[in-house]
Amino acid sequence: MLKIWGRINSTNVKKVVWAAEELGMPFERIDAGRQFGVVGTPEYRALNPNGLVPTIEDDGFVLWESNAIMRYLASKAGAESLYPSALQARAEVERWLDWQATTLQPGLSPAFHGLIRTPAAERNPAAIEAARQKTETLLSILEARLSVSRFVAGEAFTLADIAVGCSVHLWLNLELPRVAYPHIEAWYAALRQRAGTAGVLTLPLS
Ligand SMILES: N[C@@H](CCC(=O)N[C@@H](CS)C(=O)NCC(=O)O)C(=O)O
Repeated sequence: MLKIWGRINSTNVKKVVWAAEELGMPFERIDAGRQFGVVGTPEYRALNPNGLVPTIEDDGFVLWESNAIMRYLASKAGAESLYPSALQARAEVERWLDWQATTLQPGLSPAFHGLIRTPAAERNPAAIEAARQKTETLLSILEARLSVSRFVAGEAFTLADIAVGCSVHLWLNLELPRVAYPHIEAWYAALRQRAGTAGVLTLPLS
């Protein structure tokens, strides 16, 4: 059976677990990272030399990098809807997967770490505010996109919604002033109706 190493409060682990749920792939998830340790052991480093989560093992094949894992699982399942093979439709999904990993998540991460993972007395309000402003600008791009398409990469739900949805989940659950983005909020509410988000987007941030 597919093995997924990683604590479920990690955004990158959530992406992989949600993808596996959408694909109907049975899996065993093993807690690893932060309070669970594991990632520093020689055994884990042999699987993932970065010492990060998630990592998967599938029939002896080991893979790390959450978006690569989602693409692998969707391709293995032949999930044309989640990860289309037509050149431009696939490129649209890839574009938003890359945007989530390289732009949106790094943009909002200082606010998440400041507010959720840092004791109040040790917070850097300027860094949190800078991340807030940066994220609002990035989300205006997503809002514009969702005002003309039902899902992130077009009219169908894809891997792009999973990746971007996990980052937006963090953002919408932080206690800070936020610009109202009605298309993002409606899309996020629709995502939360999906069975695959149970135990992924339903847990409080930690
Ligand atoms: N680019 C990697 C990033 C992996 C990453 O940064 N994982 C974080 C959790 S989101 C981690 O392992 N943190 C250390 C830990 O949990 O011990 C991916 O997408 O898989």
